[in-house]
Amino acid sequence: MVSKRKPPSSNGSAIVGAAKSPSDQPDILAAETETSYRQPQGDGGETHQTANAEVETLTTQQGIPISDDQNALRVGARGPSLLEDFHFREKIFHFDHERIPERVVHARGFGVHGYFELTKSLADVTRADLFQRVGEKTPAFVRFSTVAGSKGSFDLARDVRGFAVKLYTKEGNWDLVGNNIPVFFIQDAIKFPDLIHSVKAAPDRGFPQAQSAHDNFWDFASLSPESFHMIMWIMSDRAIPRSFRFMEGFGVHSFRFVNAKGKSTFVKFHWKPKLGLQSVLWNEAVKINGADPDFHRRDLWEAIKGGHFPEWEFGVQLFDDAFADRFEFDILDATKIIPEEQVPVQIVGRLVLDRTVDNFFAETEQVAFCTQNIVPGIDFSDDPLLQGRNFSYLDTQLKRLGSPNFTHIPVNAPRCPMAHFQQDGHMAMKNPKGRANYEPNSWGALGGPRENPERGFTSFPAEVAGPKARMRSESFADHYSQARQFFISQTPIERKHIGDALTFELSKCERPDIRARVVSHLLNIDVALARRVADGLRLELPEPAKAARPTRQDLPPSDPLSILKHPKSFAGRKLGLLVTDGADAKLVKALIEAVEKAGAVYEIVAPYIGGVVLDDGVMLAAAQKIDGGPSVLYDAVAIIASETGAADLAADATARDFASDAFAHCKFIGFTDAAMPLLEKAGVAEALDEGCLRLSSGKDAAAFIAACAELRYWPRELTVDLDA
Ligand code: HDE
Repeated sequence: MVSKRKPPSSNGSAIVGAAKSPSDQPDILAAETETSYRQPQGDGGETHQTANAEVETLTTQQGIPISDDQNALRVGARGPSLLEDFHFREKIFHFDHERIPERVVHARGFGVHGYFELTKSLADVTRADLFQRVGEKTPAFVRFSTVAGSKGSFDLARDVRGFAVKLYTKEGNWDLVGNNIPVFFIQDAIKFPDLIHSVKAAPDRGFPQAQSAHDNFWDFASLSPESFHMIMWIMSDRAIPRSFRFMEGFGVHSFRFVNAKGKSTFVKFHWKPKLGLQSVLWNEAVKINGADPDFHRRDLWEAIKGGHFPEWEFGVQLFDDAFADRFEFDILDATKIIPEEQVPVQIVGRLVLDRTVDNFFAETEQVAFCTQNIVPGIDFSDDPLLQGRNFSYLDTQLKRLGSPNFTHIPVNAPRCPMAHFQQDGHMAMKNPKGRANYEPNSWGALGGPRENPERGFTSFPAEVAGPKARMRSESFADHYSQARQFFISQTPIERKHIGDALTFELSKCERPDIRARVVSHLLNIDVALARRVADGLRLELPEPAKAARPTRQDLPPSDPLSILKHPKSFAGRKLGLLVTDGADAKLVKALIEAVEKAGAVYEIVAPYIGGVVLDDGVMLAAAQKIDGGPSVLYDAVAIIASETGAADLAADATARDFASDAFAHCKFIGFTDAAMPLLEKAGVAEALDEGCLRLSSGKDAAAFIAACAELRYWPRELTVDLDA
């Protein structure tokens, strides 16, 4: 049928047994000529296509077999095309309509499948079916996302990450649509369009894209003091995660659990990554965006395809009305956390992501999360942000997916029995059989389906009363105390990063008055931070912003708020192994073994993608050519070079960047003595520190990988001063 390219002849992959020298490589030009595609020639009467009974026949959407998919129907070889060409018309028509509106927020995302497993029963506090039986697994679909950028933006924007989980429970779909940051910018949903308009591209120019470093965002934020707790989080390294796999997830709002007796308990939801927390540096993020804009999605895809299934613990903070009444802040205020020291997170389950999608559009693009999808045993709180979200999500699905039947799309369809009378509408796939489309009815033996007061969802009968008015509770008025608590919970390096990030972002604001207004809020959070940022901007310290409530100085630091105070490990991380011809084969092997033992992975980076011939004469295939595998893509690097190889690398600007960036980003660097000329030319040889380890034996290799468990050699940052 269709003319096919001939596959280029393979020159082997991985470690090839037989010795091969570069001169043994096939003649590339010859191979290209041999494999190049030949257009059908002739006068149009001949197609050069032959039927192949073994290959499935291509058809139109109507199922009509297609004879020629290369040429439209026309009069004569060089004549006009014909309107009756239904195959061409259908193909182009479909193509023209292949896009649906991207999400207005969280447009760029990546979804995968997995399951939730209950490890501790919550039957005493909730009747939700998925929390009853220990060991039971509930299928899940998770979509991670950035918020501000459009679908085609890059992964390493400084931004909040969406962490949306759809759980296909036996009693319907529960969507826990959370973020990787436990608080939000605003307290009332009515401000959401303004927040998002301010952070997204300006309406006149259509930029900046996927970033908050611009006047509009900081203008809005500095006029909205309630956003300053969240500002601390997004200026921290939480907003530039190394991987979706190394970030926490939070339900953000307070929800309710309701048990079989109708008793309500407040709950906040947490996801804690088994591999620990890790972020990149801002300078690294900027470079990753250029080197691999798909860094996060590729990372998740490769981890799952490689059988390293990412896992999170599922935790709940449970508290009652008495706690809610005595808590310093309002549990309905989404700009506040409840510190874990005050209400510990109980681990009751785990989430494992073990399957990539078959089709990005069908699943990741069409998945429709709705905060109002909850199941019996779970209920909303009166958090005004959550209440507004419950209205918004259904609305957005209709706009994006174009029909109230979006629940018929497999990724959105519940996996439990369904019985209802909603039918018809665009793209109805599953209209029920039978005569009745109303309830109650008396058709069939029992007449049904019918409501079920025992099994059915019932709202918790919370008492509410008050005047109808546009107002905000006084209990929401403290905007700085928890921002300060977050800041003082960070390590010195993390505090430096927050200061550097604020200075960077405000340096991108054209209006000095906006910069000053932001600093006036920082003065209410931490004077040293405000001063540092003001100095970085060469700005005279303004007066502190007028605060509705004075900042509490008595809130103690809370360790879980810091990334660097969490346990660290090299498991799930990636070593970049830069090798040259003639490099020490035994050392390379020892490093690979140590990496695998640590539960990590590696990538060979080399001057040629075809690989290098090590000192034992064996060719080692590369995963990246040096300019395609900069060190920003790796958690640690090892440079195993021969003398001539190192001399060649030293003359190559991308190899020098590989070493100098790894150094500047505080990565652990392993290197052979022979690699020194590269380190010299990269300007790091004189500054070598304890994060730079010489490698000459298998023992050194093991010690180096053990050291990599620290993930970064932070003392270096104070000497390099990268400013972010
Ligand atoms: Fe969303 N949000 N949001 N949001 N949100 C959407 O729904 C909205 C908020 C979150 O991977 C939209 O399907 C309002 C907080 C995630 O598909 C939209 C308000 C949190 C995702 C919407 C908020 C989130 C969305 C756009 C203020 C963290 C991506 C497309 C009241 C707890 C889900 C869509 C996915 C998506 C509205 C605030 C998380 C427009 C009105 C707070 C993870 O409905």
